[in-house]
Amino acid sequence: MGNSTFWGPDWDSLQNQDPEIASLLLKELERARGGLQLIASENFTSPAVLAALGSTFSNKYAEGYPGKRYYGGCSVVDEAEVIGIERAKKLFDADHANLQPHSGASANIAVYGAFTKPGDTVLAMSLAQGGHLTHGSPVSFSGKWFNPIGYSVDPKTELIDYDNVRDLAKQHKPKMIVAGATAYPRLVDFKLMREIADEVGAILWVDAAHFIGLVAGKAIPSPVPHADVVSFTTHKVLRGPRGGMILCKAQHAQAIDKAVFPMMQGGPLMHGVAAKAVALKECATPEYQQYAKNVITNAQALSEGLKAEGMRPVSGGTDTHLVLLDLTPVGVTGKDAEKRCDASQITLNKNPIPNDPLPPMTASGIRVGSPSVTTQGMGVPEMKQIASFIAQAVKSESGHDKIADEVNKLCKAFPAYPQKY
Ligand code: DSN
Repeated sequence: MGNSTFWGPDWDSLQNQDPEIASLLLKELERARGGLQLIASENFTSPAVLAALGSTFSNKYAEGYPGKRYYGGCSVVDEAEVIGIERAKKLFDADHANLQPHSGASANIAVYGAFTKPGDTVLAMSLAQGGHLTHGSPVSFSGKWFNPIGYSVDPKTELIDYDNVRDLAKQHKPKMIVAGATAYPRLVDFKLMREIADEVGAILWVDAAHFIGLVAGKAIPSPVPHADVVSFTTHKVLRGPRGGMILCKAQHAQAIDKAVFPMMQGGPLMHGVAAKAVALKECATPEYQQYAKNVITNAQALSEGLKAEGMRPVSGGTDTHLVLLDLTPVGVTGKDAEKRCDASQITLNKNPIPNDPLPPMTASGIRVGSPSVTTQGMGVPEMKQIASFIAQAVKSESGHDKIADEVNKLCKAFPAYPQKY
């Protein structure tokens, strides 16, 4: 080996062979570097993770699990997968880990596959209240093949209404109860969710995609001791490659592994598995633990800054990496806010708020997250600046170029990928 450009990302050969795609890759890098990336589910993964993704592991078929593959030549990828599994078990203090799901949705299909049959009842937070498509939306397999029951947040506090969860659980006797969401800024009481699941004999599944990175960094409590199974994506706060992962209790290990392969997937993406292992090693460092704490401090500063600008943080604030903002007080829809921010080089997404009177593609709110800007090294003073940029962008019908110039200046001072890459 020795020559890192042979197997790592090799811009020169890509540029020569396919300048069209090469220029788009560089253009995307510049887009991301030139503006503020505030999508709560995105991050800047490390060059080491990217190198594993751009490796010859991508070539290897490895259906099965370490030591039990359907193809020859798997001894090397076996080693990497075992390292990754052991790192995951240690980091999260979990009995069992499966690193093969291609994505969060794939991981979630496997959870259904392990614990339910079509037609079974599953109780989860409604999509309209902050849940996820795979938790029972009618447009997803989960709503088409299962009988989803949705729980809500309390309309006043906008916190999960655990009495509502318990009442629905007793009424519908679900096979599985889901904790976890895509637009819920607060901590979930996993112990209470476990108690409710036990009262009705349900499996407790925590979809930890959004906050597992904060758990890895020991910045918030872990769902692992309470849940039968925890699924998540590896590319959000966790800062790994795009992909999924599942942790579970020992008694469910076989069911989960069988549901991932062969029930739901074929050949695993071994470059992704190796990259997950790299990310898990990074997560076990003191630097990452500090990062996870900073992510929360920054999200809280953003929340305060945006509140001071007249936007209403749903539930009054955040305990995590994301802030959900009701824009009704400033008289702008989520759709328009997203567009105006885009024109100002601020990337975020429109988002329904609980009990939103507007349709999801218009929405009354926006969702902002701190994982990427925290990776860039920004702190509380920059969050105040960012809140001001967002407010200027959202409230103005023109002049976004000028805001974009200011945004660009800030981003240049905290470059993503400062190393020559
Ligand atoms: N798309 C993810 C998010 O942005 O929350 C969830 O799948």
